[in-house]
Amino acid sequence: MTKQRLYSGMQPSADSLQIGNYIGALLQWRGMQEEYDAFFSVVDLHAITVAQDPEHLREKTRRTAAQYIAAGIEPSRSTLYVQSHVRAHAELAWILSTITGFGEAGRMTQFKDKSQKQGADATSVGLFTYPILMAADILLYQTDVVPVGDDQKQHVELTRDLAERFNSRFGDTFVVPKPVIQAETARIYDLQDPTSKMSKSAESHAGVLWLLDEPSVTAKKIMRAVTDSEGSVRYDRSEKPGVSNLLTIYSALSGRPIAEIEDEYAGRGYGDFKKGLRDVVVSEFEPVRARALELLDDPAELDRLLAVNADRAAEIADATLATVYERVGLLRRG
Ligand code: ATP
Ligand code: LTN
Repeated sequence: MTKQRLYSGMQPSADSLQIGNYIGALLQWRGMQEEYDAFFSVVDLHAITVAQDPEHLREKTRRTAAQYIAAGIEPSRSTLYVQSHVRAHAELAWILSTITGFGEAGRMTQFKDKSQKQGADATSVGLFTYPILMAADILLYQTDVVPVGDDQKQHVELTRDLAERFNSRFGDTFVVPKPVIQAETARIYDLQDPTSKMSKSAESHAGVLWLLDEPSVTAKKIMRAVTDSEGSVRYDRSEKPGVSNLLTIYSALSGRPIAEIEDEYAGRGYGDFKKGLRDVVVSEFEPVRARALELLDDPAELDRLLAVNADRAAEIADATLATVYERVGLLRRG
């Protein structure tokens, strides 16, 4: 039986990924790459929907790709590539934009939130059409499943609507993809503000655990994580968000159920618990960090790997795009 196809991606929006990206995305991707024919992209065209320093963007793009590989995404098994290396993404996004309603795009809550924060003049049209580019990413590869966080669900729903609309207007062309929504237990919160999601673009880095941080920095951030005055290691998301978040991280990385960890630390203070967590996180990150830095030491080899993978991606994407051009009625170049 042929494998189902899977597509996901991340923006190169920081020098390092954070532990939420690792637990919520990379670990799941790594686990799925055997069962699926998987495509993972570093979505640099999405990243430029907000202002980027050109040199820094290039660096962040390489770094993000290196961390995918270091975390166990195998470029010989999965297709791991940089979005802008495959021109078809931007081209299909244009076609899809012509069948997207203005009102329909305007209902995307992520855009509404971001543009409200930034103000209309600081918001690019690219940020508005961002979900259409995401739809193009997914549809080019005839994707069956799209693993994403809850915040991206609406974009995958739009992708499904666009696929169905195109298929009914122009004939069966796209597979209609299904979202696979990340489990709530894989959601990680900021260590200093445990009611907000940990994020690469957080203003303060004090509560963000970066994959590429030095182990001593990671250790310090864990020891300083916000808890509460109760003193018992117990999971209770609403009353004890700080401790609950640390338990989630502990459980996700150690593979042990939360109840077992609670038992282990029953009657012991937060200090002991944090030390235990520190050891778990540091030993998980250490080999990933070492491998990522090694890959980044040889950018030519990394670029070569990405080029091979981009060729593999382009072959599929170009075929889909050619069909789309044909169906839409664009005159073929003679
Ligand atoms: P940005 O701040 O640039 O939006 P981010 O760190 O919030 O970045 P994304 O690039 O939006 O992350 O997401 C990449 C992947 O990582 C997605 O699959 C998302 O669900 C997952 N992810 C991001 N943050 C977390 C988190 N705190 N907990 C669990 N998963 C997360
Ligand atoms: N918008 C997503 C990143 C992303 C993506 C995709 C995810 C771009 N294209 C295609 C899945 C499939 C984000 O910010 N997490």
